[in-house]
Amino acid sequence: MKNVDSINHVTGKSVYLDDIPVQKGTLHAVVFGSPVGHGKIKSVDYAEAKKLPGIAAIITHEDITGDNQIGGIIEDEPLFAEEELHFYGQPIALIVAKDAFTARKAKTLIKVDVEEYDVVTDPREAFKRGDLLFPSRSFQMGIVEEAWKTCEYIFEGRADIGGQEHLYIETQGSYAYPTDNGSIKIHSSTQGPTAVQKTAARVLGLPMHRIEVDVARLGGAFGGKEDQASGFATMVALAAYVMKKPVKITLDRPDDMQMTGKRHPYSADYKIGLSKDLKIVAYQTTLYQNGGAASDLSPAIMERTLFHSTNSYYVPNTFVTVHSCKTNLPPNTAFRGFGAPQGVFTIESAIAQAADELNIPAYKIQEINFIRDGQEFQYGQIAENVNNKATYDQAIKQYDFDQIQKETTDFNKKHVDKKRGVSIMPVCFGISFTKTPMNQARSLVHIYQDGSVGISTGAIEMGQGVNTKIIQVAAGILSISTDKIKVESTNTTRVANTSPTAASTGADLNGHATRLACEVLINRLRHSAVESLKCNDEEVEIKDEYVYLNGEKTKVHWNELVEAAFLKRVCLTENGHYATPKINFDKTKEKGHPFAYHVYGTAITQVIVDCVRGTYEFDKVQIVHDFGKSMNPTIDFGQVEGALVQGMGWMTMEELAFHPNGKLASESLSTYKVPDIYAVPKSVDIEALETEGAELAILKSKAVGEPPFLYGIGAFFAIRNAVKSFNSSHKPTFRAPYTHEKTLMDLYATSLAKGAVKKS
Ligand code: LUZ
Ligand code: MOS
Repeated sequence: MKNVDSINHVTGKSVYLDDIPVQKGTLHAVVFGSPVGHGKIKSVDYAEAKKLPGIAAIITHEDITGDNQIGGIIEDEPLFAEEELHFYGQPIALIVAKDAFTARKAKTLIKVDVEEYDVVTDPREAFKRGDLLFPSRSFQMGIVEEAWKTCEYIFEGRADIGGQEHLYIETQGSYAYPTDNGSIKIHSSTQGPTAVQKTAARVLGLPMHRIEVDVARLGGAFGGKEDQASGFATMVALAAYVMKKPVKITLDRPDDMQMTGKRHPYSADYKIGLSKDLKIVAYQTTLYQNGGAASDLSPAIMERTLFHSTNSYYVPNTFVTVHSCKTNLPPNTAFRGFGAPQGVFTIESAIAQAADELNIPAYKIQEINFIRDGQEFQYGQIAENVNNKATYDQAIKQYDFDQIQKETTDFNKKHVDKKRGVSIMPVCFGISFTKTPMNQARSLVHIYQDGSVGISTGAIEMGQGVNTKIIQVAAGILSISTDKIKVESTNTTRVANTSPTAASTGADLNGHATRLACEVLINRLRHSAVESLKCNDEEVEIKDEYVYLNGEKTKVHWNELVEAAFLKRVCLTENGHYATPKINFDKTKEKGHPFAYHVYGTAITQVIVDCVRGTYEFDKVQIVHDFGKSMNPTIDFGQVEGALVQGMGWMTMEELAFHPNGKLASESLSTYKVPDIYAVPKSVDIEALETEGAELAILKSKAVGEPPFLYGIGAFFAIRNAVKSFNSSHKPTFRAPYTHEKTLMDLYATSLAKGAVKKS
């Protein structure tokens, strides 16, 4: 089935937040943010700004009718700064005016007097100062201290990993207006309507039932709107509430890039121990997470870093620690992969270093350490139906890895000024929110009298095609054509207490809830038909929009079946509730069974580096991905392609640069480079691993949003391998992104760079 939105998207008809027709008298808002990275407000003078014609109000913390608090997991983030400023661009006030232009102009007239403090943007520096956002956590299995003694080889090193701007096409935005009885309705570009509702209720000092949040669709999110849409939505909700006027905000790109958090940069120390036959015996790592100025989702992201810190491998002895360091950057937040990519990059760096030192290719270590059925992940879950090795074997065979290697060697012998590099990137990603209670969803299904169907779920459509998948689920169970079904906007008054659409779980959780509701409805309709036909229960079936009696098609069409049931006063509405079975996690022991299942895959990446310029081009990425039994290959293959390219961007060209005062220097697309048509691989092959599919996945079709992001990490190691074949005396460090500039430096580096690997 085609994505239901595709025609409307390409013809510009899909309605995004900024397309919603506004009410008469709607005001427009702009955020006034901190002019320093760290400091204390001595005074703010709004007088000149307020005099500007067209200014309606300037809303500050003093206008807040509830709590000045938007921290979700940990309460450490004010909506508006009161005295202390912790990052450049931190919201101080909301300027509300007749139009955004006027509001922006007023922003330049605000005078603020600040006492400046030291700005810290490096997580290790913050750690040294003792600035942690919340307590550190460790996972462990076996005893590393004992295990080192048995290792033949031990290597230690360091990995540094950059952040990433989400760059959703639609920036953050929200539109709020008063409704009956002093209630507030909010349209928000959010992945988490309940998070918006809860945050706004708290700040406005209202019960949640007085806040209604509605979301039609998002122009991309990638995690950036899991938590951080809430602040902007709450600002306009507060303004609408106190001013009793409709108020709208749409961030302009530089404001969005400056004010919102990103993927967390990490810096890590690692130690890896191998046996003589290259089994990974022990692995220890300490990761410094750059959390930014407030906790936001960092505790949950820390957790996923821990979970995925051994990637696809079985390591019998581990000790993994993450420190979440408080720095003067915008609070870093969810981003596709959610801490896993940084953990995975670190162990892949450790493996690459070990391979360098042993003078073997990394895949020799990778291929013999894949976790197998019955082995234990370091968090206690026993591996079942593991497909790591299966995707690896299929990739090696199908894409003829021997030939690829031969061609690479030949090419590198022939060319002085160009070198090819190849890498293999295995992926293993756990599906489920790591916080077990979040794995629940509801779906409200109405069958209307005319036989058409309307479905409301907690899922947010953000371009990933979740609405299409929900329609497929319902159409299959109700046995009707997909054009009879419409998925409604996501609205907190229809579906309450939703988890954000995140963790790749949107289609699974909301699909299962829809399945459950539809199963009840179809049974009710069947019973109604049994009654009308005065036959036995097993004799009636509903197929292809018709009632079948003892396998024979009757004349009763779906529409008549529905109408008849309605006239008999049968309930044509059902609310399905789904909670993922089997999962649990005990935080006191850091052990459990947190994931419903895992997604696996292997990517082979080939690059050619121009050794004169340090530039590179990716020839080919070839992937074998475990989709389970994909319910929609068009959507799922698209997700793999998009995630791959997003991951490659993160690993190669997307580089965040901050001024010493914490101001983002790369705050536009002229300075922050993302993959374009010239940077993407010349070809991408994706093959599905043939499997039965995962029992807990919706229609056995595995979640697909995040796991393929990790394939992008292969780009780093492919470049690194090419660099090594040009400059064999140099062991390039593990500092992502591998920009053209860094590549050039490495090509001509003469000795071990500072902070480089050492062998113990
Ligand atoms: N969000 C969240 C996520 O709250 N919990 C998770 O485990 C998660 N995983 C991936 C992406 N977003
Ligand atoms: Mo996410 S990183 O699944 O919001």
